[in-house]
Amino acid sequence: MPIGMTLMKFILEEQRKFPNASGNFTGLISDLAIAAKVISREVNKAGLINILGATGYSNVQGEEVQKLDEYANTVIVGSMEHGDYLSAMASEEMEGIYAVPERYPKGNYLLVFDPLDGSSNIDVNISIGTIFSVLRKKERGKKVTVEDFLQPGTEQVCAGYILYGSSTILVYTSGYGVHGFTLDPSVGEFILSHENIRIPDKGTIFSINEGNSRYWYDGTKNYIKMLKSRTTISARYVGSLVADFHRNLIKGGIFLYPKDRRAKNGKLRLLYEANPLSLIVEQAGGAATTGEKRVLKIVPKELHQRVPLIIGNKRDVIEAERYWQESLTAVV
Ligand code: AHM
Ligand code: MG
Repeated sequence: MPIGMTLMKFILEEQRKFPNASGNFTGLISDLAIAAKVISREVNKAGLINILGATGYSNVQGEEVQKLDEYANTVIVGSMEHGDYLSAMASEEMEGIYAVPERYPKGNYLLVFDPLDGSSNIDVNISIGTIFSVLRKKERGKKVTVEDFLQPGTEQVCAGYILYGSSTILVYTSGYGVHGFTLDPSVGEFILSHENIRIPDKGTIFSINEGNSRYWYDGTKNYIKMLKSRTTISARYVGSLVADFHRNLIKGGIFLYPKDRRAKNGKLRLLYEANPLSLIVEQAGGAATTGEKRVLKIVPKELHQRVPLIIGNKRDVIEAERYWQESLTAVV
């Protein structure tokens, strides 16, 4: 039986359309896909090898780090530092940037990632994911610094995620549509399963943590109240951003983690979570906003910056933004 279009064949074919391409990008995605397979394997057997459970100390966000997060971080750094495509990496699990060590060849790309998003779901067998984004270092030759990473999301060369769910799927865009590849564990390859994903125009799903409703500003309150008056609406909230996002991308829907009276800047991180998913959703015909501005337009001030996120099919996101703006005068 033919194996189908593998991720690497697909990327090589894409690359052929650009005769001047260096091939570095192909190497980057290839090594990332290997890291994803290793993480997928460990996620699947997590309960068996006693890798579950908290380490007992906190990451830079002040949240408890679980062993599998650290493991995923180590796997990605270890898989990517040898190549000749990166200058440095930044991860949700590392306080500062990680410059590629002197002993390895360097390239001009920067990798930004959340190694294992939705980590509160690890020990209860619920889907989790890896999110990544690739930037280009603007000034060649100069020593890499944090400032190199502080680029608006519109500058991303590529963005994607790997969802470790009932199957493992890698979804990515490099600015020419959004494509999904499902891992066939029998041959160990990601196979093209979702070519040119388009988010449905109309969504029937909303995803928000209603436990925070007592902190919501009026924009969120009024919008959710209006949504609930619709006869066709369903609430779905996994609490793993990648899983919630992927479902809404395929089925049509809106995910909200707005700012509220407690989380003044929302909860999610601009570089590791909001920017990559915003590029993907826009490439699939959807939209992403903070409520006040397009996410991809924000110029980051720091690596671990948080941002309110309203993301999904365009019609619903525009409507949510309108509700938010109408109430803006009440928001301080
Ligand atoms: P994490 O990166 O520490 O896993 O946190 C991010 C996660 C997202 O996956 C998810 O959308 C959100 O936190 C859920 O937060 P809450 O539990 O506050 O609803
Ligand atoms: Mg995360």
